[in-house]
Amino acid sequence: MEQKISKINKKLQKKLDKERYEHTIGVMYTASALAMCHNANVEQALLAGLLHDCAKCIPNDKKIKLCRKYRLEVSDVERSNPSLLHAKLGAYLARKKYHVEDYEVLCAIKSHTTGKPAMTLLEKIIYIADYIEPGRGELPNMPEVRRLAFHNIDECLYRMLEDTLKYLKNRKLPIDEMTEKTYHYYKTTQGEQED
Ligand code: DGI
Ligand code: FE
Ligand code: FE
Repeated sequence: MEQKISKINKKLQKKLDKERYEHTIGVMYTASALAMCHNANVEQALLAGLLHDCAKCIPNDKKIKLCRKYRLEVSDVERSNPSLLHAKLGAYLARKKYHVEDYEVLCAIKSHTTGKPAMTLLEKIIYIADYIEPGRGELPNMPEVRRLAFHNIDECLYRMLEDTLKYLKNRKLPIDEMTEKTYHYYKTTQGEQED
């Protein structure tokens, strides 16, 4: 596994700018720490963390072209905000270019930007690690969100989603249906469900 990670790491580094690569390494190790804390599979967390933003540095017009080429659906919100596509395109490229066949890992990459209702533990870990990794600039309530990540994962999701929606609304950015659905799901179920 270590060899596999190191091979992917080298290939991926060429596709990301310096800042994105450093963020990626932060997400990979944060995801592995969360996996240790919540009894999830550490190798899956490392792999999903490493590849979660593999499509991030592709120019936006090319993201749309690649989605067309690979027959990945593009919604209206995604068309007006193509950066959102790096999650589903990333999952596709993880399989096609980095030869990852682990379905759970691919799902965690796919849902890492908007989240989704009833996430698996690995999906939650990647969604959270992306937000809290040490290199992330200061976001509202970060110390509390970071603490919750290791103590109450569903409450952590709720708080993150609440802050993300506030941020998007303040900036009048189009909100993906899935982000909204995820927020409502974790607002009503936080604390009630376990994996
Ligand atoms: O790729 P990263 O920057 O590491 O992180 P990410 O994949 O979570 O993407 C971050 C951005 O995605 C962040 O600025 C919030 C934004 N985002 C999440 N949900 C939505 C959204 N942006 C829009 N326009 N609509 C959404 O529903
Ligand atoms: Fe991302
Ligand atoms: Fe990221």
